[in-house]
Amino acid sequence: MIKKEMIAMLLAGGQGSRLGVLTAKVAKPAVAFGGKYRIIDFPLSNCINSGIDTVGVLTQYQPLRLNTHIGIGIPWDLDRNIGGVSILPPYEKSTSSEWYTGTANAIYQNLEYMETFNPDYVLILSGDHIYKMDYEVMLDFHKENHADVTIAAMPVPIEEASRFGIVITDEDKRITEFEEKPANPRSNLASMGIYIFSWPVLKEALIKMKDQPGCDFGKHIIPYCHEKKQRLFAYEYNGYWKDVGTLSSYWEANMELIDIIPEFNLYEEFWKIYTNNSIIPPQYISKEAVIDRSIIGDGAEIYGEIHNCVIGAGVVVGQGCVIRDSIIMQDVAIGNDCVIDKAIIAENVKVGDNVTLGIGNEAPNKLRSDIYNSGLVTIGENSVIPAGVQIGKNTAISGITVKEDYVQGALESGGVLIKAGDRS
Ligand code: ADQ
Ligand code: ADP
Repeated sequence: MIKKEMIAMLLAGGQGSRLGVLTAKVAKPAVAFGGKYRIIDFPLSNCINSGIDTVGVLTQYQPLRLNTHIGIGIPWDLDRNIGGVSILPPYEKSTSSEWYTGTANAIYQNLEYMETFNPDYVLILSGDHIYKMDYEVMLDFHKENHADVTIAAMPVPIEEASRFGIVITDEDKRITEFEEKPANPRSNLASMGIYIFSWPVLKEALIKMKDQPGCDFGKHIIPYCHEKKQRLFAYEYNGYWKDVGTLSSYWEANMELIDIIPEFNLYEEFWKIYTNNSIIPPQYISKEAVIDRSIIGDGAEIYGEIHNCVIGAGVVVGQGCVIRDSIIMQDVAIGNDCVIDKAIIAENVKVGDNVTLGIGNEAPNKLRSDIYNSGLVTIGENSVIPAGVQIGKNTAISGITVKEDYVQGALESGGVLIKAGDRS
C-alpha cells in the first residue's frame, strides 16, 4: 500500500438505542437524514472535502444497510486502488467471533489495517454527527502545536455538559484537564469525539490499554495519554455540530435544514455532501398539492398538503392529506385524507386512508419514557398502519402491522410503545 500522511477511522458500530424504533433494525449511522442522505454521509463527505482518501469504517451493530450504502465507496470518490473506504467488521480478523467491546477496542482490533498505510496521523471519527469540518485545518493545528493528541471541542450549554467529555485548557489551548462525562462539569468545553493522534502515540496507548474492559477513547485512552503528560490540545470548533442521538435532536436537525436561513446548508458548492443514490424518477407534484418550506426527495409523488417537512425519495402522499413538521423517510406510501403532525416515519411504511398520527393523545409513554416523551410519534420501518387508525403523540410503532382495536384500547391507557411481536 501507498504511505498515507493521515487516514481516518470512522466508528459506526454503536447501537443508537436512544433513537428507539428507528434503530431497531439499522445502525444509527445508516439512518436516513435530510430526504436524501444517511447520517454517515456527513463524516464521509467531510473526509473527501478535507482531502482524506483512506477511511476505515468500523461496523458492528446491524451493519447490513450500512454495508449496502457504502458499497465500494464510489459515490464519495473513495477509490480502493489508492486506499479508499474499507468496511471493518469485528469478526473478520478474530478467531472466535470477538465483538468490539468499546470504541478503542474496535480501533485496536484494526491495528494491522492502519499499519498497512504507515500513517503519520490517524483521525478518529464518529459516524453519527451532522457537521462540516475541514480535518486538514485541524491537522495543521495539530502539527503547529507539536501535539500528540488533538481533540476537537466546542462549547455546549453547561446543563448538557455532563453528557460529554469535558476539557479545560490553558491559554495555548493545551488541555490541562479531561473528564469523561463528569457529574459536575467544571467547564462547558465539550469533546466532540473527534481526535487526531500521532500514530506512534495512538499505537502505544492502544496496546497499553488493550486489556481494559470495554476499552474506550473517552474513558481510557485520553485519560492514559493525559496521565503520561503527553501533549493534548483542544481544537476549538464553532460551527454547526449536532449529535443526532435522540429522537428530538434527530427531528430538530432535520427541521433546521428547512429553516429560512439554515445554519447547516446542504446547498454549498464548495462543501458538497455526497451520498449513494439509486437512480429513481423525478418528483411529481399534482395540481392539488400544496407544499411550503419542505425538502422533497427524488421520485416522490405529492397529491396532498405538506408544511415544514422533510420528505424522502419515493414517498407518495395521497389526496386530502395534511402533513406538518414531520420527517418521512424513503419509500413510504401514505393514503388519502391523513392528518400527520410531528411524526417521524421510517422507511417502507404503509399508511392507509384517514389515518391520524400525532394528533389528540398527549399522554406520556409509560413503557419507555426516556426515549419517546418528546411529543413526537415515531413509526419504525416496515410498519403498516391500516385505514382509520389514530395514533397519538409519544407513541412508537415498531415494524408491525397495527391492529386497530389494539391501538384504540392502548391509547385509552396512555401513550404506548408497540413492539414487534406484541401483536401483529
Ligand atoms: P459517546 O457519545 O458516549 O462519547 P460513544 O459511545 O463512545 O459516544 O460512541 C462514539 C462513536 O463510536 C459512535 O459513532 C458509535 O456509533 C461508535 N461506536 C460505539 N461503540 C462502538 C463499537 N464497539 N464499535 C464500533 N463503533 C462503536 C464520545 C466521547 C465523549 C464525547 C462524545 C461526543 O467519549 O468524550 O464528548 O463522544 O459525542
Ligand atoms: P445510544 O446511547 O443511543 O445507544 P450509541 O450506541 O452511539 O448511542 O452510544 C452512546 C453511548 O453513550 C452509550 O453507551 C450510552 O450509554 C452513552 N450515553 C448516551 N446518552 C448519554 C447521556 N445523556 N449521558 C451519558 N451517557 C450517555
